[in-house]
Amino acid sequence: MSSGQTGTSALPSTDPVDLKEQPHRRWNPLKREWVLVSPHRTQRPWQGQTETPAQPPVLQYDPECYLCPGNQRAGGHTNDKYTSTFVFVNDFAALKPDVPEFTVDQQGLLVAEAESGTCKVICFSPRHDLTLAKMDVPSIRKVVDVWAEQTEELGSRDDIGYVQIFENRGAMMGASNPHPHGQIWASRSLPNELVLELAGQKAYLEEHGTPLLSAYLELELAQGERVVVQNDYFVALVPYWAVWPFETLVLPRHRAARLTDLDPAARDGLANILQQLTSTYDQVFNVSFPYSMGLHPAPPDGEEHPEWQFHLHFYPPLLRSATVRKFMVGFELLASPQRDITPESAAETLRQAAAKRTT
Ligand code: H2U
Ligand code: ZN
Repeated sequence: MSSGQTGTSALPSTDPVDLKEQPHRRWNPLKREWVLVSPHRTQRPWQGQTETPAQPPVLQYDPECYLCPGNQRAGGHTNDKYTSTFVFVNDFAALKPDVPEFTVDQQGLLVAEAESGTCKVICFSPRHDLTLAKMDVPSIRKVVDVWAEQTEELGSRDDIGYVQIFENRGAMMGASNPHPHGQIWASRSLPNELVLELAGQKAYLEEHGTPLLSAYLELELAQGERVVVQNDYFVALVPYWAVWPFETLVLPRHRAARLTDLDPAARDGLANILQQLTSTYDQVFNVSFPYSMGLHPAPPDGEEHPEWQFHLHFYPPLLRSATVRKFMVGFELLASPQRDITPESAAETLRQAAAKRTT
């Protein structure tokens, strides 16, 4: 551990009596914003929308799937007859490499500029019926290697300022196809979330002399109550400031600004933690758990970024059951993010699910 944080035992418990019962707000130091926590609301009745959990695919190869090996895509191209992972340029890319330069600024009110980039799709496995949760660790390790290669290749381009890798898992999170796959959107500018995280981590390093997420992990390991699963290289925990009910943050135990800083053993560790975490999620409500997840390495700008610790976020939408999701509406849209169950209680549920997985 590189963190210089000391004296964690002298800190007050994060769980004074009223945090379990009373409304309060928590500080997200990464994004530098507050989250409202309302634990007393978990008993409220629900007569609103319920979801129908998607049935997992049964076919190992689906002749109708545009991501299965050898099949034709909607864009007209034919997929390789791939046997592990497969990467292609998104046929319906949100970003394109060659766009005409322009800027608009009318009184600081009508402001726009050109944005360029590249979007790709990564098939995680030739097997249509698998998910990260069902893949074995060596196969997930191949996905980790593809993420690293793509981050390096795209990030070294002069016209790319950030390489955002993510996965939308499940129809509830907008995935268009159950075949295991993720996406890469590499853009010229630094996207909003990264602008916030860069500022948050820089401010913390400046004030405390230690990287925010290294200090944070040390605190979490000392307290333990929000830790879900771990191995020698990575820890998955429900952050103190989590917004989504079962949100998790995956942190390396050692100093690493980027995925490309991880040695082979640490990459195996990442593959292992992803397998542990996704299969734990599937145990919570006994369904293939939907989520959006993504990697947050430091920007690929050639700088060292001593403030930045590589991490991944998992944002699953489910709240009470396989059929009741959390909506980001009302107060969340108009005022501030809010959650009902406490992060500590979500972590406890996830730990129980992890125990079910291993027994
Ligand atoms: P999502 O399931 O997260 O939407 O990702 C699938 C992506 O695959 C989506 O961005 C692309 C869509 O544009 N796609 C192709 O590039 N070619 C196809 O033939 C179908 C889908
Ligand atoms: Zn398929």
